[in-house]
Amino acid sequence: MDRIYNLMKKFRMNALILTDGYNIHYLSGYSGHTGMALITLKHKRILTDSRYTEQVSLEAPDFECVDIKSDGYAKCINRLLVEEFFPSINYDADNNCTPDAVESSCKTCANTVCKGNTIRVGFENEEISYKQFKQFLDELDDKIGLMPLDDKINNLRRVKSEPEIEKIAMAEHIGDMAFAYVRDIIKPGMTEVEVALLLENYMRSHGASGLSFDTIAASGKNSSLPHAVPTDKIIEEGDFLTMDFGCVYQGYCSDMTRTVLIGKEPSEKQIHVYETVLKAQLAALKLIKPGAVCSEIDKCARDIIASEGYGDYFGHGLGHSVGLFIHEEPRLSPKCHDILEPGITVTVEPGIYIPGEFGVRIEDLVVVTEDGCRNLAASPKELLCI
Ligand SMILES: [Mn+2]
Repeated sequence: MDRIYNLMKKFRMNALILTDGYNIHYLSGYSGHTGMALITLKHKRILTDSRYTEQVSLEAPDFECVDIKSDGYAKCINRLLVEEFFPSINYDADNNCTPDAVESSCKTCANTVCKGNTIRVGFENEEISYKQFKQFLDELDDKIGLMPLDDKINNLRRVKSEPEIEKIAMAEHIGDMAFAYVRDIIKPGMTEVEVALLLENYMRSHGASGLSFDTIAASGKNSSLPHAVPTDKIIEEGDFLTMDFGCVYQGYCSDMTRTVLIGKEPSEKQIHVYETVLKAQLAALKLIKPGAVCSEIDKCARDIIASEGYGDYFGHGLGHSVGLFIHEEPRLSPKCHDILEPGITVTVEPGIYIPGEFGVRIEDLVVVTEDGCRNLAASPKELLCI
């Protein structure tokens, strides 16, 4: 909250309306994802409906809980802001402003707005729906000015604290255990859906509260689709099977991918593609340390894949950060020139996808340390033939 207040002061904002469920969770502890936070220097409130009011009081005891009842969010926010900033006598005695004060004489008033002034209210323009935005425009008083927050609140979540890192590490550990479990069970004749269910069932029954995204289990030709949905396709000998999965542990996500060969005899091309992806992944991991530029790490992996002749078959970015949400900033991508610092988590997941043939992806999740990175994934990465 101190970082929030500093941000409000720096950008001269009187209030913030937060609509992003992950940001609200991060700041308050409330994990319900239905509601909005309204923050001023005097009050911090979570607005929600009666289904969630008890959860707010349990998870976010430092916040006042406001039931929006039949008003809806925009009307309720307007009422609270008008009560706080535009009371019937509209001046701040402590700052010696008089009711007749002109705008220029009361720049120092932090909370009370003098006659004729407007207040600046930050809102999450990158997250809000057009419908919700229009309700704000319709319901908020003319004296309330909306200011886009862009990615300012999301950026507060970039560097993870030690307790956050331990939750992410635990989520990743559950993934490791799930992979070890399925690797002994998978056999030709099973379907992709069955493999996905085994992974999910294992994670849910070993401490995960949910999945961080829809599990991918893609075999044979389907493995050339980077975000394939598991099907009833039978897994056959000679197939690559790509499994990309993650779970949520105490609110925090994990993410890992392993590709295994079904059967004992990979083709030369399968070996070459697999070894190329692995070489790219290991080289990129070596570069991760404080001060490293995200786009340069991506380039290292991309160049290795291109030098082996597969440059056209690696379309997506090399990685992304992971926290309360599965895809956070910064990204390891050609477009992201952010600098890594300790406490940033990032996935490293190069892939080669040859349409109509097969695909391979290998993904670990690491956290940047003072002198390099700590790999939170421990599952083996040499080509497993099972
Ligand atoms: Mn990922």
